[in-house]
Amino acid sequence: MNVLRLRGAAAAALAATTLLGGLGLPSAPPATAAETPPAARGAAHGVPGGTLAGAAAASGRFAGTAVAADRLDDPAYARIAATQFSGVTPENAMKWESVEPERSRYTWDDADRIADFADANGQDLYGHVLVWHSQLPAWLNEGDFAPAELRTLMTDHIAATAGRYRGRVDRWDVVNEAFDEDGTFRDTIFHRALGEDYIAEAFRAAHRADPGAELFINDYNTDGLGPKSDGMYRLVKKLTARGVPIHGVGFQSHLVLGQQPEKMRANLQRFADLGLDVVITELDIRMDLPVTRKKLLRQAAEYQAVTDACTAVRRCEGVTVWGFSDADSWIPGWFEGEGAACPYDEAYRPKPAYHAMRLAFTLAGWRSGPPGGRRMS
Ligand code: 9MR
Repeated sequence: MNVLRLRGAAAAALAATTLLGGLGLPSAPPATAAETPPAARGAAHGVPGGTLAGAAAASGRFAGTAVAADRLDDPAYARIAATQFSGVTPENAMKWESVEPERSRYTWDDADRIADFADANGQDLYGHVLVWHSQLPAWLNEGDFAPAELRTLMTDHIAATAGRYRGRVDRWDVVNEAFDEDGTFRDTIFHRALGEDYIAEAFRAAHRADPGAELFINDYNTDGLGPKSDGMYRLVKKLTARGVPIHGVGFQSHLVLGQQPEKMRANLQRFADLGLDVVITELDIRMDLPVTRKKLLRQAAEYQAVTDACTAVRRCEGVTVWGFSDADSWIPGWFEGEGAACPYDEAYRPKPAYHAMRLAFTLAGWRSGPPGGRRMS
């Protein structure tokens, strides 16, 4: 939950937490050493008491992580997610197949749990995702619906999901991965039935369901300049000119070590110049296994470069990593022989990438004025 959407005492309490975070102090009371798992103790090394969330707040941004509802049962996992990060995105729990596995039978437990976690820890909640061709329930994917019926299914789904979390989700991925690599529209059940207008319709439905949420379109391989990013640029320019309620663009940033996107900062800036906010939404940087010290250091430099690209753009609101630990990452299951993509290792110890990201936020905070506004002589 964003400070802007809180009122009264809740806002004051959160402002105090944010201020503490900005000073590099943990936002939750520290546990005693005896009850702190070794991995979490490791997380506190570096600047005493410092956190990624605190460093990001000092630069006026959030540091987020994707979370899996069932992993919140693990105290070490929950503690890092709660204390190091100021934003959470449900990795799978809000997807259509998760919330409506059978037609009209809704299962909100996991999504509710993550929303409650975000509230309890004063974190931003990034809703993911309303309209996406993947992870659709079978009844929808394999159904044979006339265009008008599919349109109603889509807008009803948005009304149900965004409506349920109205006032609690700060940002929604309304449409995800709408483009092919050449910048043309991806062939999906929505595009096939409704053409490109499904996108504007989805945004209007999301705005009706939760008028206070910031509405994003999100994609991968749009992080740097290139044909896919050009396709996204053309679309969002058109949508904003037509007055469609779209407020931001998400750049997933599922990156490969040694293959940094072309001119990421310039790319983020051109979207910001359209009057839109931008967020790095799903950052990870995978490598060929085995891990070496050299690869970890290179990965750190690349995490730093991505964070720098965000902090160089005034309208970049934050960076979310797609899972904080290599133990929970989607990468090994999808890319054989690759992994180690996250800022924490499999034992929940911070890697060089963690420190690089935190340093990048910290320095960005100093560039915009030292903590507490002290004047340097
Ligand atoms: O991390 C998610 C993984 O657990 C799922 O199995 C997968 C299914 O498609 O989705 C992963 O998350 C994706 C995200 O929702 C959208 N952008 C790409 C992410 C990685 O595939």
